[in-house]
Amino acid sequence: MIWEEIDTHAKEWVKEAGDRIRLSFEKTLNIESKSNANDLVTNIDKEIEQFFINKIRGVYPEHRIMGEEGFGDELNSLEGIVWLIDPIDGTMNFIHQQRNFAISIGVYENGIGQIGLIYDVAHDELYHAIRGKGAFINGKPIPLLKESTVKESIIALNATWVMENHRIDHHLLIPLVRDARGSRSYGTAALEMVYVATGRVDAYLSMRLSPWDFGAGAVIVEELGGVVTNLKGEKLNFLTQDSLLTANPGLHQEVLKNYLKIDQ
Ligand code: 2AM
Ligand code: CA
Ligand code: CA
Ligand code: CA
Repeated sequence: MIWEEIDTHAKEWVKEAGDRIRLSFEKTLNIESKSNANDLVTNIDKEIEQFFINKIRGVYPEHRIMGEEGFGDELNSLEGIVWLIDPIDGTMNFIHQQRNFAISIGVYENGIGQIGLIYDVAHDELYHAIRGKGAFINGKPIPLLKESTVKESIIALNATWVMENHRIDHHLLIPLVRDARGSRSYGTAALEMVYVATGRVDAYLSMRLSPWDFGAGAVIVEELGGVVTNLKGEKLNFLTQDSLLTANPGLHQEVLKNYLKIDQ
């Protein structure tokens, strides 16, 4: 009951936020960089996060909020109901392409994902799942994931992780990219998770993401029988940054064991 009510509010807010983002295409963006010159944020990222926080606080003052742009609460536990909000996932795409970005909202209770909403604004496609009630695209049920092997899979990952980098031994990823049927880089973790959920790609991996990047996607992928862990095969905790590997169960196991050399 409570989840249906929260879901109804969240969907309405996400659509309104999408309208605001579409209107912003006509205006000049104010763009700043964060941790490095290519880590970008705009006035719209900040405005949309504040929009959600005002809406949530208005209806659910007891809920806590973790948002990428820092307007939410400082959290050091996931007790109670916590909203994980990424107002624009794929900001670089938003700025350069006005597509390939999404709003991502996960609602967790005591660390367990209950609701995941990912809104592909440019396509007006809302992906959503309520734990135990299925996952949907614009209200239409999404079928369960099919199994696949590396040889017949498309794997989503950023090319930077296959170059020498300080987060992973790239020699592990070169054979994976070579053996896979294809590789893709979309630059938006939320949509890449949705693509796993809908079978458009078979796996997605990243070295460095935050709870607002994967909070909503985890609910949607798991609802369809997919597996979501870090690259060591461990559960995510949704309070801290982590790496990510998400895929159908057979492929997830094959990538962990045969490529990342993790024995479980
Ligand atoms: P963002 O657009 O919300 O920042 C890009 O490959 C994906 O990784 C996006 O989902 C992006 O989310 C995320 N990401 C996480 N940390 C990042 C960082 N420090 N710089 C750029 N993208 C980051
Ligand atoms: Ca960002
Ligand atoms: Ca993000
Ligand atoms: Ca973001």
